[in-house]
Amino acid sequence: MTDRYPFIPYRPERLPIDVALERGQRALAEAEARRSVRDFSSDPVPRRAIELAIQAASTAPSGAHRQPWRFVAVSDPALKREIRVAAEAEERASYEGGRMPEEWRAALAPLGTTWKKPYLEVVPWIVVAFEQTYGVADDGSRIKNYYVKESVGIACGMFINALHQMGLATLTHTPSPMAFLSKILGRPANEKPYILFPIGYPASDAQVPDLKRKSLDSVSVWLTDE
Ligand code: IYR
Repeated sequence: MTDRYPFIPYRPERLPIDVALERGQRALAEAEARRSVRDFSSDPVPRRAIELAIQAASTAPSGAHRQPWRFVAVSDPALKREIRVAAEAEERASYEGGRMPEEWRAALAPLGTTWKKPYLEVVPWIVVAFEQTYGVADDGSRIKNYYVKESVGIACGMFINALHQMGLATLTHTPSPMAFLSKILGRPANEKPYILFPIGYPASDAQVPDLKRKSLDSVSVWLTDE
């Protein structure tokens, strides 16, 4: 048996409800303003901003506190080029090589996406989130991880939010299949690519689809005694 963690007091300040709701309203407005972006500026973004976003992501809750994620940050232009070339080859086979079922292509049509991913070379940073399907102990033995997808998904959500707080834009890009990223980025067998994030400022002429988000009513069910 491994030891129990020592337990320590947790006493965050309890806010007056009006202050809490005001903060919630502000957080919602911030979240509402976020958009996934495909038109990026090549303006530099300091490494520190990426470090902060990764640290924020890494505060995510995780199954048995295994923190089964690894964020690989790339600014090297040669590597970004390599990633673009490989991603476009996969995407081309999906979009044009008949690998993507018609139903899926139809679902994407309103977004106007194609196999071309020029932004992968425009952005100052690419961060690839990897999920650790199992951990590796110091002696090389395998450590079981739990709820890996849920844990890494939450971490990625927090990563996206942290970037947005800094005025940075990103895209949850999942060129499919993504195994090429393990090879290009030299990751070990226990790490699987999860999401690729191109990161930068939005281009000054960036455009996004005018999509609407589902209403509170249509995304929630309330079972109350009122
Ligand atoms: N991976 C492809 C296709 C794609 C899939 C979904 I689901 C999207 O919301 C958008 C694109 C691509 O990145 O183009």
